[in-house]
Amino acid sequence: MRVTALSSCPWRLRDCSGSDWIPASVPGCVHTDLQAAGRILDPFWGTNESGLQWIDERDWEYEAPFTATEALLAEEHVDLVAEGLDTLATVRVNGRTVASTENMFIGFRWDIRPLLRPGANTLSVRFASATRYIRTHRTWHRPREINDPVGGCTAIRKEQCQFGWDWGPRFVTAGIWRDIRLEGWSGNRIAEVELSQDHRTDGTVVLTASPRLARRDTAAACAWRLRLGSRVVGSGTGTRIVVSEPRLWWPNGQGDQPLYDIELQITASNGAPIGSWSRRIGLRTVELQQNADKWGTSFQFAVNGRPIFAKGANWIPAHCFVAGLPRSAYARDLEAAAAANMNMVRVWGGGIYESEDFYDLCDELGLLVWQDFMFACTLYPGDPEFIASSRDEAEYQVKRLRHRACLALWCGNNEVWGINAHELLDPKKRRLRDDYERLFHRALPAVVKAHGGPTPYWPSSPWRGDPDTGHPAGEARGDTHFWDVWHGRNPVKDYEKWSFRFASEFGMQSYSSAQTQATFCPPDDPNVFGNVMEDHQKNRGGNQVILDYVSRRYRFPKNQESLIYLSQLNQVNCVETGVGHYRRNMPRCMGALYWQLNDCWPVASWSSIEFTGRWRALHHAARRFFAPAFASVHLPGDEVFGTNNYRKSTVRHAHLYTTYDGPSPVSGVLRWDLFHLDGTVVLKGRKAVRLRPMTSVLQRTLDLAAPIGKHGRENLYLRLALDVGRRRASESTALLTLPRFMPLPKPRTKVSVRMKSPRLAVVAFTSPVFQHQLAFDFIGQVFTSSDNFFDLYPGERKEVLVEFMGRVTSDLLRKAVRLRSLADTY
Ligand code: BMA
Repeated sequence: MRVTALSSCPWRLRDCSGSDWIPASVPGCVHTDLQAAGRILDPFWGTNESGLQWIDERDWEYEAPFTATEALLAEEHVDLVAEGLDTLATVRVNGRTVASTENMFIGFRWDIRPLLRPGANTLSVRFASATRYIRTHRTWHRPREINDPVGGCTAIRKEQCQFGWDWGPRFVTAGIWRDIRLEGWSGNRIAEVELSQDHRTDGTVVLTASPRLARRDTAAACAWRLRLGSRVVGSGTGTRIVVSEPRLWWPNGQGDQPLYDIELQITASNGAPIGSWSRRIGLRTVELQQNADKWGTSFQFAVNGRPIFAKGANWIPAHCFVAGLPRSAYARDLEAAAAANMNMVRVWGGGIYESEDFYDLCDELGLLVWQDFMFACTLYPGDPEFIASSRDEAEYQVKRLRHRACLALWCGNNEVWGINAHELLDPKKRRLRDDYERLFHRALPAVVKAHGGPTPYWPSSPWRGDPDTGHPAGEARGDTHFWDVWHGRNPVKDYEKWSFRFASEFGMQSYSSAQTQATFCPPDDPNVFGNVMEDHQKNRGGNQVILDYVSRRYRFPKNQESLIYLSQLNQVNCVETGVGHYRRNMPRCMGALYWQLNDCWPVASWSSIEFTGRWRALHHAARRFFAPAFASVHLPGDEVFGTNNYRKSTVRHAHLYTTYDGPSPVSGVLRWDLFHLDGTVVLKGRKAVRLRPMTSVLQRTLDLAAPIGKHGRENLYLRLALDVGRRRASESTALLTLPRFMPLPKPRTKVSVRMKSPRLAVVAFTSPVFQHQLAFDFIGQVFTSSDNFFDLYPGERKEVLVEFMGRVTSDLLRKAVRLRSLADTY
């Protein structure tokens, strides 16, 4: 195979309505090329979004010269391979039309040998306007729109969130967004290889390779080699490979992620070499176990036969303009996910099938992937062309990803059933249901069955295995999206009302930090309710909903920075309440994936990692509430506001839980302290505990009526800590009333810095008084830390390891440190 990369050609771009050519990048897109050429302003800055909507009304042309060498022209075939064209492309070579495309999620291969001439050739790709296409195609398909402010995005196979979403702007772009190259070959070539794994009871793993050649050659020979790192584990001929001592791949927290390199060499029956094929694989089995049990039907993933509590978050595209994103952009957020003890990410159905770098990282980090097909929220057409294109897309993607160690599930769509069930169940609208089932209950599962090996298929998220979308059904079977809190404006305590089998979406918004805000907000218009911040809030009334939830729990903040901080604390309180409840409910509940992990631009959203990479308070909390050994307090009851706003709290008992999902049993000590805000300990206790994998245990119930009566609940807080060996494995604080009613002492914090290296410091915090959610920052420094936004207990030293991007000194850090805890916000 003679491969010629075309991405490195000197590409240029022009607006077909008659403008001059500008330099272009491949992979890339129109918006980033126009910005790079200074033709448009930064799309993310201020309110620039609205001024850029003309771009998707135009047709755009990419063009590049390339050379056809003699050696290339000597090949029988010269294929133009395009892994991703967004979206309505007409491909021409030397002015001759090769093909037109209508789906950005399919890779294409065209033999252009006959069109080539020796030496200089020209490749052009013209993209028609997607919005004009929508206005003129499938005009009979105009469903109720959920996220697209203009409408019609479901009529085209294109990244849906480009059309706008409740966390993302509307930038409908175009471009050659994946790799493009020439492949010259003669005789034969390897079209694809399917590799199956058979995990035997004797502990061996048998791999079977099924190569498919471009031309039939039943007598072609296959040689293989299997490596683990630099060690050759085995080699041989044929297509059956026995791994006698397999090292199994495990999700994060359950074991290692050994990845084998398998390489095949295929030779034609006439002895001519055909080519080689290689993949990096993990030896493991992944199942979705749905067995009858006392609650209904389980919904749990099992890896190598071991049930896993799925801990993670939903992934959206990492940038509005995803083409050409480097591995480092993915590593930043996925390493953060693994660092937060996550073992699963859901690639959500309104974005893209992600890049190879993304799945490489998930393989390496032990992040299982719940992979949606790219359909979300609004109803989709069911005409034969649409189904055929979707089927081709599914086949292309399933074959691309089926060898991934991280791949756990194929899911038909995001919320298309959940949001539209009332219409789909309407007998007068039978065609809608037929269209829905044709795609999600027939076309896609058939592709997964035919080409996806053992990876399971689930028609939609959420889905219960039947049309029932109610919460009670979710307590018995299937997965659930719980949006009563936030979209329903329900109290946070409502998380504890329902015992879902698998919570695949739930969340709370917060504002971005001032540092991230500065990347898009002019200093003269910083107000969260001002023009720019409203433009960077895409959930209708979202900034007011944040304020509503903040005001339910915290005192009125003294300034905007305090409000931003409180919004992040509130986000923690919400998601933590949910995850604590779901984990305590293990094994009835076997998964908690919060909405959302990351952002595609700087915005107020549900994410735990800001667009700049800064961790919101939520991500630091996630590392704590997803810890394998987890200690949590359940306080039944609530603060209730009655007639004339008189309030009454029904909180009296504290249930102390340990939840553990480590791979093997450990022993520990559970400690509890009921503190008074004056620093005294009103009540304390400890208990030796044996933590068994996959168990959640109510270790003790405290009746707090007496201390509450004596001291007043507003003056008390309960700390629960779990030590495993010499390590504090988990620690949490339970407040017995809303923090806005607590007379928190004014914070006084002593900070000491011990440098371990020019970029690594141990920073220690001590305080004579309790500090709730102490956040530290070092002005002008980029750093990661082993903890932040934590509670500081009176007289107890808290050490945090902080790693800096640049070289620092303890003097510099002592001057640059900034602290904020709850009592500082008013
Ligand atoms: C769910 C997701 C997304 C959406 C999120 C927040 O609907 O599937 O579509 O962004 O909630 O509203």
